[in-house]
Amino acid sequence: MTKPYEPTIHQRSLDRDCTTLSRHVLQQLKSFGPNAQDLSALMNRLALAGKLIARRLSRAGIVEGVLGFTGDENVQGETVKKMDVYANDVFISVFKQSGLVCRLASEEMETPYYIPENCPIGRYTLLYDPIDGSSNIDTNLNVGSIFAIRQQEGNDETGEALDLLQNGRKQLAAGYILYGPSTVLVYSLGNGVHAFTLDPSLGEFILWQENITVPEHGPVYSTNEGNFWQWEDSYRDYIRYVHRHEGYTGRYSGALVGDFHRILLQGGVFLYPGTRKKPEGKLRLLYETAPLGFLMEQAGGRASTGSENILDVVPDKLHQRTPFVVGSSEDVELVESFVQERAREARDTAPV
Ligand code: AHM
Ligand code: MG
Repeated sequence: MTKPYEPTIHQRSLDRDCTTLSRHVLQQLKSFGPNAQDLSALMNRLALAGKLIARRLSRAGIVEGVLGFTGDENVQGETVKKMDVYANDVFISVFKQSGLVCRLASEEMETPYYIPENCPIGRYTLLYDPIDGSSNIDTNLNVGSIFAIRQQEGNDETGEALDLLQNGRKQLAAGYILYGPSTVLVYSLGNGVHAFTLDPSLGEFILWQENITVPEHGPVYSTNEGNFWQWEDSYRDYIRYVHRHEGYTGRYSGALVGDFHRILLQGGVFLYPGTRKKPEGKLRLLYETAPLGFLMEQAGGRASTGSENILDVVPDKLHQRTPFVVGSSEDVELVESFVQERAREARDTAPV
């Protein structure tokens, strides 16, 4: 009689290598139905965009068009880097071929980009920041891409994307790709937060951590303190508090995705409040703060404008900015308590 097959010592690492992103999405949705197939295909497409961008970044300086500026300004008056344009085009090309996405909206395009051939069946809109933290590229530091998928609701004839002006709870999926020492894709479909690492030899994102939960409190505060003089008093109060208490440490990379990733894994808080020059802050709601807020809530943390849950904010324009406070629940609450205190003081001293 032949002996039954005994799993070998390779089995565990092979099982791990087989947990690819597309398989994971289907497991998450507990279905092979059409919606699950769509989301799995969309996540696969996002992974392809991430691989293309990672490949180009990894050859910065030895291929043309990775480092430096184009000489143009984007719709928001910011200087455009060559990689911003490349990465924006990557998402367009990748989703043109998906059949599923009718419309893309990104930081780099004033109005949404329609893919007419997809619209009869394409039921989704992709919102994305192709390269977040692009000022880091020329010094070979981490950057990221941020994305959110929403159901396409109606056809926006005016091109103003009015049907997109809804709160962050409308996101079906959100995530980011971090181009660091390794390339990591983190996503949520509203059922926990999961992280994958790109194995370049396989060309696949392989499951690294499932159901990530952010610690309730962490030591890191992450903010551009160069803006201190431009902040409202409440944020200055918070920074003075962390300066005077033991156990805090400052970390700020200049790329939101990297700073967010550290906080997601280790706890703490990231802040980009309004400044005198930019009262709404710098970060954009639909493709930066709402997707990351969705992830942080899914991981058990919090995301707010300082006074309102970020997922409740309804924008009135596509590229709307919001102040952003995100991270461990206790740390976000502490920041909010300084905001509430100053608001109370202002009410109490207001002339009647
Ligand atoms: P970008 O998407 O145009 O790169 O801008 C967003 C970036 C974030 O990644 C980062 O947290 C922030 O801008 C840094 O801004 P600052 O240089 O004002 O601190
Ligand atoms: Mg950005």
